[in-house]
Amino acid sequence: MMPWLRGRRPLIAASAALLTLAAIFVPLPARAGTPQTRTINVDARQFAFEPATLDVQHGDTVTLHLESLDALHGLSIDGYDVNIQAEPGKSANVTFVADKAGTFKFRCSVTCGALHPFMIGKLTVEPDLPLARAIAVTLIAALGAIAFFWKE
Ligand SMILES: [Cu+2]
Repeated sequence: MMPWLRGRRPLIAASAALLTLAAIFVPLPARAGTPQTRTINVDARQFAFEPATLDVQHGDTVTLHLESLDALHGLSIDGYDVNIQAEPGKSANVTFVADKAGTFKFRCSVTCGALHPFMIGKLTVEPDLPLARAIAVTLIAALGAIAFFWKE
């Protein structure tokens, strides 16, 4: 047995058990849970999106409803195969599954004026917490078991 383990097995087992319980029972944000279908309205005007920050959860089916208030604007999301355009006073829809977690920029995809390059927003796809939790529980329990049953 590794020297540092000697006599510490009960402690290690107890720690692993506690961490496992913590991983199971630490409260999740209320929004987390099963993937949802959500519709988000985004207004586009020279030279901003409103809202400019979108938050969804990994696995969500997201419908973007883009409405242009002045000129022809587009909305494309880096890292996602999403690109729509809305004519002035009209709207456009796109539906996609947020299957990649992380932070992605979205931007106007039509040159709409002098400040067009700054017409940028941010999409945050929050990781799948129940899945992350399940993985954490499995890993901690496995490590605890290995430490506990380690043979010399
Ligand atoms: Cu634009």
